[in-house]
Amino acid sequence: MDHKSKNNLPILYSFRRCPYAMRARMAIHISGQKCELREVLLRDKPPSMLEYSAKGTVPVLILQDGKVIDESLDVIDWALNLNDPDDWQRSKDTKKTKELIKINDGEFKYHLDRYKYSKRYDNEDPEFHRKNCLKFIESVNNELNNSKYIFDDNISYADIVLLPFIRQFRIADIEWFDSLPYNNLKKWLSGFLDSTLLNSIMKKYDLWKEGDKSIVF
Ligand SMILES: N[C@@H](CCC(=O)N[C@@H](CS)C(=O)NCC(=O)O)C(=O)O
Repeated sequence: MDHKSKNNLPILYSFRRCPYAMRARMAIHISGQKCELREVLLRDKPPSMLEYSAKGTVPVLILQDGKVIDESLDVIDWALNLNDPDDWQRSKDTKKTKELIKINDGEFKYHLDRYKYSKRYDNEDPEFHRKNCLKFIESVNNELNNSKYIFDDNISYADIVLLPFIRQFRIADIEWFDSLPYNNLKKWLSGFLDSTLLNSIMKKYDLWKEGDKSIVF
């Protein structure tokens, strides 16, 4: 398949609200690397995306040499290795970050899906899954006892990897979330929700269809 975008930029298949795609877009954004953005619908994925990556998850990044990167953490590495102006990678290789990501992408995401989308799962009790999510929420809140962000007082890799998922957890029931006693975490999240970083990667784009003209992100 032809892997060149018309403007010779990497191609990014993405879905605006997907937390994995969001963290990938944040890293691409901070790196300053431009991409051709292809906004997709998860229930109607473009055939070309599935040809590049049969597992059918976003984000999928196609480099100019045809290399396909279809895991969000790998997209982040690619972008930050190109350019990491605020040294986000300083928190990447710590034991704490690795542990947090493992729980976030594993157990927390598992319960988050069953809390937020309980109707999609048979016989799942959203309350049960919400309770399980809270264990992680509480541990992230504790990580924020001595610094504004997870690693230090500025945003870095550890934060951008987790924040889109915590945002999603809040959205499931905003009033309830905002009544929780986890003040460090709520402050950390609300700073992110108000940030130019989040705003820059949450612009709305028309859905992409094969043959459409390109949108540069
Ligand atoms: N491990 C993958 C997970 C990506 C993922 O699961 N993305 C979701 C959207 S948030 C997806 O594309 N799901 C496929 C579907 O819903 O059909 C990554 O980190 O990139």
